Amino acid sequence: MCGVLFLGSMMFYPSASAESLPQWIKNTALWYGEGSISETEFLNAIQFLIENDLIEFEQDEIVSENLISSVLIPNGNFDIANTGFYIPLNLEVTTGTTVEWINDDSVPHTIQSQDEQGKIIGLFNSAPLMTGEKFENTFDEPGVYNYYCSFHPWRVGIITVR
Ligand SMILES: [Cu+2]
Repeated sequence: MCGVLFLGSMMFYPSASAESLPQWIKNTALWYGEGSISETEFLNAIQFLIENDLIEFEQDEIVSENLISSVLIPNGNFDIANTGFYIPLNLEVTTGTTVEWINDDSVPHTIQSQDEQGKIIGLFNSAPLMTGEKFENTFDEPGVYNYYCSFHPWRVGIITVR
């Protein structure tokens, strides 16, 4: 009894160790493997183990894809001489993810979606974000999305949605 049992959409991880299993279940498994006993008899044996807590199930919470992802605007982002751009510069997310931009800089910034020519387009556009403020947008379509800061147009970032 090792590995993962899939029951419906839930995953169970049997926590029994081989040492805790009685010899008879090993024989039963062997006999079942050899075809000496029926499947019903084998399942009855498993059932017995479960009912007597010889096999305990821990139900794991099914963790869905992380639906919020962050881009940090680091302190010093405003300064063209600094190399601190967006962290990460290209954020890769799955479709349906909400991306939040967090301004950790000492001055305001904006997030403006732009087309391939660098022109602002209306996909997602923030008001000026003060220090500590956030802006978020949910990406429902795969694609590569460029954005920049209208105050500091040399700061260009990318969201890649898969
Ligand atoms: Cu800026």
